[in-house]
Amino acid sequence: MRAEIARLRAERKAIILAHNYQRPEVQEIADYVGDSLELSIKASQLADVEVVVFCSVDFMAETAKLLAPDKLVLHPDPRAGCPMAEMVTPERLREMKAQYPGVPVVCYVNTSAAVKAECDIAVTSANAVKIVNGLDADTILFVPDRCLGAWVQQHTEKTLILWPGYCPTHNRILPAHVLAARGAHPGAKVMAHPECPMPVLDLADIVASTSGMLRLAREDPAAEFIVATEEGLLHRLRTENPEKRFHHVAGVALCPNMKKITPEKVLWALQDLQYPVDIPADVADRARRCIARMLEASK
Ligand code: CIZ
Ligand code: SF4
Repeated sequence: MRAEIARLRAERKAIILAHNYQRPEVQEIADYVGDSLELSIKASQLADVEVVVFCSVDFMAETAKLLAPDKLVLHPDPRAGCPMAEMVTPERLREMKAQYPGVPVVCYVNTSAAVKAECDIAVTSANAVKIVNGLDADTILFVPDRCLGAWVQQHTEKTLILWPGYCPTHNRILPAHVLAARGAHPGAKVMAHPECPMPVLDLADIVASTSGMLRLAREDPAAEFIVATEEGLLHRLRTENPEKRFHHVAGVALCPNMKKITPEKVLWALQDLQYPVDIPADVADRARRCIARMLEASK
């Protein structure tokens, strides 16, 4: 199967991108592994590539299509969605905006293109604090993650109005899991993703995005870490730092949607050019502006 994937990848002038939460066997067939924004930027920069197979959930493949509109972006399983992203719809967001006229709307990248089209600026978990603090407003609507929003609120003087969305996977992680992991691995540093609930973040040594955790694992002198995020990240942490030890905080944080992508589906995507990501032009233009403002503000 790997040989056939490699043959088709060359024939189709394709590239395979995999999110940090993908299954190890998918990460291993990918040309690049990263967070959603890194991968989307990568897709837009590869001039000689015609087809992008984006192994992740649907809004991430949409972001790649927004940044690389001339390429054929394929999502190997369109049923792999993100329940947190689905907790906000353009219709409900417009109702909320009507209650707060003039208040800027900041969206986490974990939103559909249709929702981004309704927002002023996007953020990732890595740049959210910087971007919120740089906005010329005292009150901000923040969608959809109330956990990331609560964490940003701790690092800003501005008032955030939080949409009540959350990541079901990160919300499975409980303070008791962190305490048990610390008991089992005394001396290990705890890193937690800001999609975790606040009582978990309060127990962490470091709060970071997936790219932040990868950087920390490389640069921090600690030899042992407890990792509170989706377990797919452990594969990269361990491969890139073979001399260090990484413990997943609990066996409960697996994203079933990220795990829907398999090497077989990547092969079928390349064989049948399935499933193309298509975003209506007017939505795409507005959503692209929302992301472009983020890229400008995070420089
Ligand atoms: O944007 C991403 O890739 C997500 C959701 C996670 C992260 O922290 O990188
Ligand atoms: Fe969505 Fe959470 Fe899965 Fe990320 S881990 S894709 S936020 S459900």
